[in-house]
Amino acid sequence: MKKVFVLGGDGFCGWPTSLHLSNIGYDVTIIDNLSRRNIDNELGASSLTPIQSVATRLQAWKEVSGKEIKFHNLDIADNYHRLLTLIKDEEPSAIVHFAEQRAAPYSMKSSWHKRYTVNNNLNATHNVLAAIVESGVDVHLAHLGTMGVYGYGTAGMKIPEGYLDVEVQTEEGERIMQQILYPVNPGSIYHMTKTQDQLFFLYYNKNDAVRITDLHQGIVWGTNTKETKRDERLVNRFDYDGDYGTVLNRFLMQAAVGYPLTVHGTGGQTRAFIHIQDTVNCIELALANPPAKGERVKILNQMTETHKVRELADMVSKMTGTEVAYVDNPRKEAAENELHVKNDLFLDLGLKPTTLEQGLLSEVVEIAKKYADRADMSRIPCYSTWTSEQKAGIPETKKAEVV
Ligand code: NAD
Ligand code: USQ
Repeated sequence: MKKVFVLGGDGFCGWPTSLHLSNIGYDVTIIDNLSRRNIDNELGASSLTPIQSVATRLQAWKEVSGKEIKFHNLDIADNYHRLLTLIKDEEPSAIVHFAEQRAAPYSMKSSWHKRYTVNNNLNATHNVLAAIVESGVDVHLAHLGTMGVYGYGTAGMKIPEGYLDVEVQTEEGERIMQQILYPVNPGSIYHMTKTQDQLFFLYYNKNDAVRITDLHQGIVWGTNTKETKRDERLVNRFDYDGDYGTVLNRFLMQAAVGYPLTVHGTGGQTRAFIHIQDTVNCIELALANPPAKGERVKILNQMTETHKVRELADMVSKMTGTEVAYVDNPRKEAAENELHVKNDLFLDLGLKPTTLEQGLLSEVVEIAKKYADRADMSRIPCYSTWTSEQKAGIPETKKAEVV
């Protein structure tokens, strides 16, 4: 049986991925320091869905599937030697790396949050790479990156999958074609850590021939997958608070509780999206198609459709009758942008996307409405701002919550 480590396997993407990989026959070990659950305590927020403790989750999975998932509570950014020992002892054929602080607003809350995000994310990724090399085990590392490494604008072209064709002119006037990493353009400290991760991958791949797949994922929406639906105790987390809730899931939750949909600015921001079931399917495909030894870092755009924020609000509003509220944008980002993205690599591997059209209504009814009574409305507004000028505009009463 192929062994896989899922770093960050207690999180929103990691939990359903762990169940799916276990279901299709992988021997899964989750490594997670439960920092995400602690951040909920820090923020006074919690998942809309009643997520269970790791122990209960794993017991429930054993009961419904007969399969065992192992768990280690370990900070991979800090405890290098335990990570190294686990890789040496278990010799996994693959490691899926979700274990980073992933919220842009959280990363911008204060200098402490910026430093935490940088320390955590960069050390986590670097420790994994150094441990793979030191262990001598031929591990395929599949990392969850973000579409945000590219920024969200192009000169009308489609964003390629990681590498850009450029033509350079030599001193002699000869024109030569090259492929370079697509120039980075991060929009938050969190997104910046993902651009730095790319350099670690480039280097370790070049120097040590580590086999790496970097998945540039769009915004994930939805909650459950085939496996998490098998038992109420396996339910996935659903973040809706102003720091961790992502835009579409926030709108779905807001519609379920009758809260005017919080469109930032004009809502002209175009972003890439993917359903959580497709995330899980993409990881399966990425593990089944690893790069060969010596092959450069394989980069795939893990997204299925693009939308403007205001179009999403209109869609949810029409479906549910909820009002749309245009609020001041707490972020520093382009008010309007177009976004065209290539995703041929996953489609060619056989990905069959779940579209918003198919999944949106059931998500509102089965999740957002079902758990609406657990919602805490005071957690909905976004108070994390990108600049001190924006912060100066926040009412005094809310500033204490921001720092
Ligand atoms: P999440 O916060 O729900 O899960 C991350 C998990 O990693 C948590 O369980 C957390 O406890 C763990 N973790 C964090 N730092 C750790 C450390 N140092 N050691 C051990 N465990 C640690 O986030 P998610 O939404 O599941 O995202 C997973 C990955 O996918 C992230 O890297 C994120 O950047 C990427 N991603 C997410 C989305 C999205 O919309 N959710 C979109 C694109 C990319
Ligand atoms: N937005 C609103 N209203 C809200 C919340 C957000 O208009 O109530 C807007 C934001 O201003 C932004 C857009 O919606 O323009 C997306 O915000 P988001 O919070 O849904 O997504 P983002 O901050 O980009 O981060 C999320 C994940 C992150 C992942 C990224 C993929 O948290 O881990 O890397 O999506 S991507 O956006 O493709 O870079």
